[in-house]
Amino acid sequence: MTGPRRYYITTPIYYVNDSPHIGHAYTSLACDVLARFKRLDGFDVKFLTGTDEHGQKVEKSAEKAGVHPQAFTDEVSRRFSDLAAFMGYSNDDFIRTTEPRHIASVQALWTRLVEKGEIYLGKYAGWYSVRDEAFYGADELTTGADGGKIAPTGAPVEWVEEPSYFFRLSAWQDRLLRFYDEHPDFIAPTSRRNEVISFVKNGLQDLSVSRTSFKWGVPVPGDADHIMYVWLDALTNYITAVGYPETSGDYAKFWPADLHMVGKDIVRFHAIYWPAFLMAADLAPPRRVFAHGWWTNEGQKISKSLGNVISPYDLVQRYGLDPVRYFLLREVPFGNDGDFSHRSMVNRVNGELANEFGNLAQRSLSMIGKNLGGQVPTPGAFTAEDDELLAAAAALLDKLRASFDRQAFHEGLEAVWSVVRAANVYIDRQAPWALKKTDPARMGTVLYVVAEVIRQVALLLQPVMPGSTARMLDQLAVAETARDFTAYGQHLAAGTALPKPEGVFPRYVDADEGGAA
Ligand code: ME8
Repeated sequence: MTGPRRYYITTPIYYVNDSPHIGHAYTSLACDVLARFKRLDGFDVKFLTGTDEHGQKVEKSAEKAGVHPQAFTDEVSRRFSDLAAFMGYSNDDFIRTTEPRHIASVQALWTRLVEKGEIYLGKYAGWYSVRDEAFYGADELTTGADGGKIAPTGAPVEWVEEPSYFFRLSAWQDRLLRFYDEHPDFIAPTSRRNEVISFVKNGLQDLSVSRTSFKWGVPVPGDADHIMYVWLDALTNYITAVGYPETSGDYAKFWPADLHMVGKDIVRFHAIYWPAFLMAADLAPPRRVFAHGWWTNEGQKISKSLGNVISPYDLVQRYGLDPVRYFLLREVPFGNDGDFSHRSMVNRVNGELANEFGNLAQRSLSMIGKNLGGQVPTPGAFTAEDDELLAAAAALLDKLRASFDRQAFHEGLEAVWSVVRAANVYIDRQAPWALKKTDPARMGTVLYVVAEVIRQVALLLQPVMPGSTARMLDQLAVAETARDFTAYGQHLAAGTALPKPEGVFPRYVDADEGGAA
């Protein structure tokens, strides 16, 4: 292993103009799974999430609610930190851009960019979308039904003319293209990488990085008429949280971040602006930006106006926390868009969790309870079939490492499930219930092999389903100290007394007997 075993992963910081929904929960979940996986794999992990609290959009929302923006952001930010706790996220920090540590950091970065000659004062005249907090070129716009101009995202834009500081983004085109070229894994998946590269190749214009027409933001050092553009402010959170402008300590340890996880809507900010700001300040760009896809609900775009926003609270109440966590990462190849439907959720819960994994554990552990005095059996010599199954399970850890390092959660989980399915085929063929009379010693060996596979699968699934796997490992009497990946190659000790098994993955039964949601 080269390099330090440390891992820094971030979610986007979410706008506080809205309540959290399944999309926000999804991004943070993906980060939580990677953070947990890396911790189990011996890495020193920092997992950051938080809220993006400045900007015109937030100022307008606060105004509408009739409260001061700070009181407004305090309230909405709490909804995001509550969601993180509810979903079991293991974030080590929760950053808010209204915190003094962040204001100091973003002002320090600004000052550094000014010193380097990367920021100059000019005048902005152009189109701005408050909803996207983004500037658009006239050639990117279309005309809406009411005659107003519309951004490619569908958001309305308005004409803005005001004095503004600019960042010399145009000067970074070639250096960015060289950077992408030298770091082929910097943007993933490939479709997003291609999109970013072609955008940059089309030419970059200097970026307006301050506003004077509203107040809710970080003041520009030395020019209090200006507040900083919310994206310069927001992106800087990733270095604030490791102590910037201090560059020893956590900064030295964790920066550059290993992964910024984002949705595909904000890849441009993370893959173009952010590395340019950092390189311009002589700071290292992050190692990787992964832009995942978009969730729809029963085939429809999720939107407040359609009234079909999926609440993570409702989902968890209905299906349980771990099944929801599993479903979100299993159902859709990570990076693609995905559709949430009740039917596909129930299929995963009942098919894979209850029938395939839950039953495998329940029936083998029950047999150990009933026929072997509730103790881990002593295995005899292994047959070729035993060895084959054990070898497939033993190979899973490396497979998962490789898939998760590419954020291919679906692929890693499919590999685990291929072993779960093989274990079901194995137990059916070995038929330990029949061996009970004919060859009890062989029955013990078969149940030992299955219990060993369950132990390994449960260890690997801990990042995805922490609660259920903990219960399963309890039932196998696996010590708390033997649950990280250094214990992967260890074995269950024969003779260990096991508690009475209880089902861990219940079947989902529709309250209205089979009616679709
Ligand atoms: O953009 N499907 O914040 P935001 C999947 N503050 N993911 C979704 C989703 C959906 N339907 N809807 C939202 C911002 N997301 C800025 C970020 S970072 C320095 C500043 C997720 O509250 C997805 O990760 O609009 C998307 O990128 C993010 O929420 C946008 O959150």
